[in-house]
Amino acid sequence: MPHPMTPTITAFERSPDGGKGLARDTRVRWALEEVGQPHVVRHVSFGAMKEAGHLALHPFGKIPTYEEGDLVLFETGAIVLHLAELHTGLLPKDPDARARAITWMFAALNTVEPPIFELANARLLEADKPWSKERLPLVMDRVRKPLHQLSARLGDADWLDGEFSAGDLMMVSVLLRLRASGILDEFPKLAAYVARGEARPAYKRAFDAQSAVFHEIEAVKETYAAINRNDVPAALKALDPQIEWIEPPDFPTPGTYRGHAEVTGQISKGRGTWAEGTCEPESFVVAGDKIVALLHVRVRLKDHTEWIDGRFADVHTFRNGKVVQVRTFGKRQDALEWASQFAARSEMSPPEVRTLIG
Ligand code: GTB
Repeated sequence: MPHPMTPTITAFERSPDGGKGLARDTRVRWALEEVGQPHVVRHVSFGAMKEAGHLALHPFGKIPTYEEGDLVLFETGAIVLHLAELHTGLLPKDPDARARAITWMFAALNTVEPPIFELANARLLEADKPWSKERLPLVMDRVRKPLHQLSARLGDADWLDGEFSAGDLMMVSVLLRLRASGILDEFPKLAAYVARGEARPAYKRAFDAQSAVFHEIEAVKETYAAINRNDVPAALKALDPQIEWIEPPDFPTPGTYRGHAEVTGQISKGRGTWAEGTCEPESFVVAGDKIVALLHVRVRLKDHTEWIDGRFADVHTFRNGKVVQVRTFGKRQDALEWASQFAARSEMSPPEVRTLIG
């Protein structure tokens, strides 16, 4: 278990935007980064989101969720508000200014976001309908209407009401989804406002973390896929030349293996004992620069008839987009506990975070 007070959020295992930060976990990551709260990210597949385990956290089967000790929250508005109330930095101290900042959060979620969400639906889900082309301009105008009013209210100010607040964080997050449509550029003041939000170091850290993780998870998946098809050179692709792979004593090839040559020997020896089977990552938990792959191995060894069926975990540590260490744990819980000590990717300096995505 991660430290009870290290919050865990959920995000897509494979975001449909390919790591562009458009899914709603980004605004929660951003808030966590603004207040300097280390956190763990559990990545869930579209299937797992609709299963009982996730539905117990999120009744509508969506991401993100937020767990902090016994507290479970869903809805990004509620999560960001909780973080803003728990920490300093996202809400002003003055009660009236605080209430106004919260008002802007609601305005972002209740007034500005619904037509933007509708536009995304019209473009993605209704493009093949015979009436789609005719309806689209109507939907776009519904997006523009509150933007004219928002732009007029913002005027030449940097933020909506004095200092940057959770209200701006939510409004910028909502507006960001418009960029691809070109509509944001019709409102230069709003485009500049969004750019100011994106320029904040906390936003950059949040964006880089989700983007890096998207690519890292794909790399980890490929490592196991390559091992399964017995393609050792492909299994090495994500591994840094200085890789260190640590396997505990009760595993088939125990020891510490350093560099591509030793790891090639270790993987070939272990894989060479299989007659058939697979080692599949079932899910991923991210803590700082570590990706915990929760693995299910189902293998029949050569000269054996019975199958070995077990669950364990590998913790992959990334540096500059490459895996520098793999540490195998017989018990998944031990892997999660070990990795969660490193939850604060945000503790790295921004340049380090940037190089992570290579
Ligand atoms: N009102 C809720 C909140 O604010 O928390 C909405 C949560 C929500 O819609 N979550 C979406 C989800 O889990 C992800 S953000 N969808 C899965 C499902 O319904 O099965 C929506 C989203 C998805 C993908 C992109 N993208 O790829 O660009 C952008 C936004």
